[in-house]
Amino acid sequence: MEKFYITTPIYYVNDKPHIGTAYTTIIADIFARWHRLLGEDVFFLTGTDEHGGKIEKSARDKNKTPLELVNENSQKYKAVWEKLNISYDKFIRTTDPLHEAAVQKFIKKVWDGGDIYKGEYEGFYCLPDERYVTENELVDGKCPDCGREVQKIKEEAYFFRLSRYKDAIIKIIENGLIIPKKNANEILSRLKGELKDLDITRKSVSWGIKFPFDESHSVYVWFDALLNYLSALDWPDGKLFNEFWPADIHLVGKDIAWFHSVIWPAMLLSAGLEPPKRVMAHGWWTVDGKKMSKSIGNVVDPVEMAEKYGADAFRYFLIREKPTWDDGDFSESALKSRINGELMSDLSNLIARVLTIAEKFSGKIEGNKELEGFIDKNKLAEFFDNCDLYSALNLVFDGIRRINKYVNDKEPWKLKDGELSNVLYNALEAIRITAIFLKPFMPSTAEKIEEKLNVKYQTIPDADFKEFTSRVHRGENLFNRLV
Ligand code: ME8
Repeated sequence: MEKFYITTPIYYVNDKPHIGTAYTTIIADIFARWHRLLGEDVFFLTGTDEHGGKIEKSARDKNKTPLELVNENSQKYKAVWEKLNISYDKFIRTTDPLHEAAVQKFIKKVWDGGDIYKGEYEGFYCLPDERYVTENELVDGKCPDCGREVQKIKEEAYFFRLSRYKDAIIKIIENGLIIPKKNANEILSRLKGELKDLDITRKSVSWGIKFPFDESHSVYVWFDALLNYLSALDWPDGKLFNEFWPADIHLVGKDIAWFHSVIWPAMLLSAGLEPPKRVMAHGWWTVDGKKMSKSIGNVVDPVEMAEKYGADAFRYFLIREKPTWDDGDFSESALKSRINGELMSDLSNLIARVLTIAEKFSGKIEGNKELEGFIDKNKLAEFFDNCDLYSALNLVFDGIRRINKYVNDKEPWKLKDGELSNVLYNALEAIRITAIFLKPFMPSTAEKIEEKLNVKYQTIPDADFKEFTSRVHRGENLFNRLV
């Protein structure tokens, strides 16, 4: 059976989930569900990143121990993923002893390969981003990524020979590691400059995994975090590791593409392991035209959105509103108009109209398959293969609009007997197939459509025009107009 391993970043637990983290996780869920529908054996991993100076500081500020903070906050992530219908197979926490042991084993391997040495780090550090910043990179003395204050650091540290892997990494990226191309090009042009070795331990941070060769140091939080993708598979000896490595897709926001496509493959090569097949970097959400921030008070709470509008409508909006790679703006009014315009008018009304007539029709439902190919299955698969969920979802909704047009043109309310049977057959089969293609994006809506059609759980091989023999039940509207 074909295997498919997809991961989200593991999120920092100093904060609760917001639309950005929800977006990444929803995209990963859509891929996982699509590959399950194809009959593949899927392993979908998410989790929380629980070590490092940022968590340590956040716990101190809240008068908690780091462990109290991470225990509380990782639960919040799990609760939100449940609300958003996220079908992960494993939730990893970096404070899990099995993960900590895997990190130490990995470091020993890299050490034995001669890729770790002791030196002194002198430079700057951005605590919110947990990343090192060189003097050249500073913009007005601040972090080039987030514009926040950096700390000056001078301390003894152990280094990973990242520079040794530069040529190999360039080759891997040129061979298509990163999707989309624009992010690959950005990273390749950064790699034209000097690639410095990476500081992988901190003496001044105590909330971290102990560095096995010198316990006065803790492991740099990114070196620790990236290894979750292996430890979750019980590396080195686990069955899951043998089955699922290398990962098919590491899904990330573009902010952390560098860590996943440069540092991570270098770490893997150093340990004699295969790099991931693909790193997909998606674009950024702003809210009402501004960067989300607690001080502006515009952080969108995904739970609030799911409770107010339903998880499926929220999922739909995030995928529909902007191309996956681009940046886009979130606003509740845009969400409402998509619900009224597309989910209500195009989808919900269509189903209500067709099922009202079909419920009353007592004859045999059969016809000529004239709507066959209303959604091009191969094209849809191609969009998924290219990680273009935006186009995939649009293709499905173009299909829904085709069914609407068909019904409007045929005017089944004026038809009888054979002619009516034919139109109902085509519309019902097309709706049944639509439900299959909606499953990755809007799982509960798809399930409701199947219930209305009275068909059993369906997968991709069912997405062809067949016989339609079941008795349908119109029931309640899928979506109602919002004011
Ligand atoms: O970086 N728009 O965790 P993190 C879209 N622990 N996506 C956004 C977003 C926005 N405005 N804001 C955040 C970390 N994201 C590390 C990862 S992995 C080994 C370690 C999403 O909690 C996006 O996917 O800061 C980004 O990459 C991720 O949240 C960062 O989450």
